[in-house]
This record gives sequence, C-alpha cells and structure tokens, in this order.
Amino acid sequence: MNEIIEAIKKASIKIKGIIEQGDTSKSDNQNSTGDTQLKLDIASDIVIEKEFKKIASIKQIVSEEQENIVDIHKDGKYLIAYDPLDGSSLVDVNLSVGSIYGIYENSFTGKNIIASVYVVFGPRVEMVIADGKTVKMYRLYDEDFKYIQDIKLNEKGKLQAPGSTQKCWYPYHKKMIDDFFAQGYRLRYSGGMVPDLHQILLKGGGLFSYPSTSDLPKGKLRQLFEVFPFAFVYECAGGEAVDGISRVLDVETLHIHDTSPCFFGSCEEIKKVKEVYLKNA
Ligand code: P6P
Repeated sequence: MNEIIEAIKKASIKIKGIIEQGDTSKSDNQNSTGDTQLKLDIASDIVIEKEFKKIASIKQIVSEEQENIVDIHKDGKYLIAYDPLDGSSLVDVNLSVGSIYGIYENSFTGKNIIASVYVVFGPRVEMVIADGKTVKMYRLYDEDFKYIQDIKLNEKGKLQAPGSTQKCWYPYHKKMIDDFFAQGYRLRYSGGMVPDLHQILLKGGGLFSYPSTSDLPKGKLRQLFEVFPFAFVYECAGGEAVDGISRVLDVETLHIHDTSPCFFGSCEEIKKVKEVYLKNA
C-alpha cells in the first residue's frame, strides 16, 4: 500500500504543475459519462496511469476518464478506481479541484473498498488518506508531503453543501434542505466535490448531498471513483454516507461507471436524511 501512496504523491506533484501551466481548453473527446474532457483531465490521467503501471501490487486500474478497466499486473493484489481531476472545469475560474482514489480488493464494489485517498489542489496541496481506522491529512511543502493532523467529524456540524439542480429536487428533499438552513446551517458549495467535502471534514461536520432528482434519478456522482472513496473517508472519520436510505457502500455496482445518489455527513445530519427519505420512499 505504501508504494501506492508514494505513486499518488509523485503524480500529485506533476498534476500540480499541469494545473498551474496546463492548457485548460476542451479536448475533442467525451468520457464514458458523456462529459467533455478537458486537456487537463487527459494529462492528469496519463500521469497517474504511468505511475501506477510501475507498481507490482496493482492488479487493475479504472479511470473515470476511460471506458474500460486496464489490466496492470496479473499477480497484483489491489484494484484502483480513480478520478484524475474531479471538477476540472473549476480551474478556469481559479477554484480548488481534486483527485480521488478508491483502493479495492477482489472486485470493484463498495463492500471491497479497503482504503481511499484524495488530493485537494487549492491554495495549498493537501492529501487525505483513510485506511479503515483513521483519516490522516498531509500537506505538500516543496516536494514533500508532511503530516498535519488526524480528521474526526463531530456528531453534528454547521455546514451544508446541497448539490444538483434545485428545480429538479423532489419536494421532500427541498423541504429537508430548507429545514437545515432554517436551523442556521451555513451554505458552503463550490461545485467541486473534493474541496466541498474536504471543508466539511475540516470544519467538524455538516451535510453534503447530491440526491436523486427528476433529471438524474440515479444521481450524478460515480460510485467507484467519487462516491465510495468519500463514503469510506466519512465513515472512517466517524460520520456516515447513505444513498438516502441505505449505507452507500452497500449499494450494488452493476457497471463500473454507475452513479448513486449520495449524502455524506455527521451522524446527526444523516439520521435526519434517513428519516425524511424513509418517510417518502
Ligand atoms: P452540480 C464536478 O463536475 C462534479 O462531478 C463534482 O465534483 C461536484 O460535486 C458536482 O459535479 C457538481 O455538480 O450539478 O451541482 O454542478
């Protein structure tokens, strides 16, 4: 596992350079989910795949930017699903973006995730590692990631990050979001999943939601590359992650690019989500 973390560190330093110097224009391609790929997405993906191909313990990788699973070493132990540069279109407006890595054993399913890593490219570059027991944050100084702190969520938080197109929210979802704001929760939403979820973790808690909507009944965020890795982080930090009713890591993956409605947060907020969704299911 250490060699995977070292590879992520090396790739992240290179991706930092790509963000700072790179071409943020659109490529001529679309990814498997139909998103138009930026040249940043493709360049970041190439960097990561090159680093992972050097590691004997990796059996397979799959990128959000590629259609299919890539076989690496047949005797490898780990399977890695990653989003090379989530929210890349935010680079053009100088907002934070991030890379997300889910590390699995045996198969690409929520139940088989054993670790997750994300890297935030913002005013500072920070890497967060969840290993099933703890969540540890590191910060990049020159070429070295230094340990900063462990991350733990409070039982209840103060921030709310309500995603998706509001006009497509189901009425019970809108009322739940409004109720949280009526209790004094602060709106913190940039449109970048990595910095938005990182902020809630570092500020002690709250709720990030990207629900089922009339235009996207199965949500927008991808299970393997985005939802499961952050669900694992939030559970390791003492919070929860659900699809509205069930633990999201128990959700079945039928195709590697499947999406899922998702709610990540402190236990109090997730309890409220489950109450509302069980009543309206
Ligand atoms: P919306 C970025 O494109 C992304 O995949 C996530 O990083 C982010 O949370 C979400 O989409 C934002 O989507 O529909 O709220 O703009």
